[in-house]
Amino acid sequence: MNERPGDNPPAGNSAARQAFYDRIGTLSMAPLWESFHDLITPEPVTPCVPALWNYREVRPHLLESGGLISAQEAERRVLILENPALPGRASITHSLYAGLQLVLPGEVAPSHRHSQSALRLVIEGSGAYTSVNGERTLMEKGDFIITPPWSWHEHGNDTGDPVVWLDGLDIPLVRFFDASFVERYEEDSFPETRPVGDNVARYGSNMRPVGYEAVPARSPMFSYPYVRSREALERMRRTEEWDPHHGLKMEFVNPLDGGPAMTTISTFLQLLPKGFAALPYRATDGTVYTAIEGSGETVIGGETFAWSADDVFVVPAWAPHHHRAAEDAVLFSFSDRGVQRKLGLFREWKAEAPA
Ligand code: 1HN
Repeated sequence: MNERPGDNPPAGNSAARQAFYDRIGTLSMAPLWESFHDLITPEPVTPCVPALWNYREVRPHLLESGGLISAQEAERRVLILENPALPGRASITHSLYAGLQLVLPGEVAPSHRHSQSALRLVIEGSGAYTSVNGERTLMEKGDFIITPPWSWHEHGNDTGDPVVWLDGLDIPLVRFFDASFVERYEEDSFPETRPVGDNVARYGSNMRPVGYEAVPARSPMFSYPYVRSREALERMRRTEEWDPHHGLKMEFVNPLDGGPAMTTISTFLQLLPKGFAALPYRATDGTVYTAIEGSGETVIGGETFAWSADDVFVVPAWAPHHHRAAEDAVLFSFSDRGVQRKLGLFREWKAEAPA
């Protein structure tokens, strides 16, 4: 019997429906109603899981990679930190990538440029350099350094010790947009065109050279030395009340417009004083943390992750979490918050203090 339009179709007629789905599937069509409630969920749903990388455990493997491949051959000798729920996707959250990069004494990771933005958070070593468009920055523990999109960059280590840093990139975001380009410079090193640290001298003192024309969506600062940001936290703690969810938390900004220092990755530094126990918090931006100093633990969705200096951990989007500090601790973190804000998507939730 043929069904006519207007008749109430029988509910749950699964064989007929499946046959229909198969037929429209050959035309590259699919029934929305079968996936509707998975597409628009009442709350964020992420495949990502919380995870922690203990630096003491990871470091020997990173150093071992140094005996297997040179920075030159690898182009970048990095061990990717993969979200355990996203193996093979070069993703620590759904939108962001993280890895640990090793440059041994005497090595150069050759110059290239790509659409992806990168950040470096120096973990180990002192005095190696990264170069952005011909300007070197020396790398000290805790320094936060930006490689803006499509800028020539290379890394080198003229010191006697290995240098290790955490890389954060917007690789999954750029992949989502299918917008990736990369180019290798014809030589290993891009010519040095400016003195070391020039960007901090020019733009890092709340001034700018007269006549400077801002490039939209690009911070003229690409180096945020830890000594300076650490001092800001230390001085603020004397007068600032502790935020019950974040301790004392600052965002790195583009000094020209006060917006995020990077367009695709938001970056933060926070101080948690000894004994601090934060109230639970959740936000739509999955966040990667690394401890620069101190130790503590973060409870993420009911699971406790103990961390100390140099460990990296990830909090998935919308996962309730709270930090506790066993001693004064400084956390660097990054997420896609700035992108979500621009798109009108960002939301957060804060637990209220018990009465
Ligand atoms: C890259 O260019 C760097 O420049 C680090 O140090 C990690 C991961 C994927 C693609 C490019 C770097 C990267 C990367």
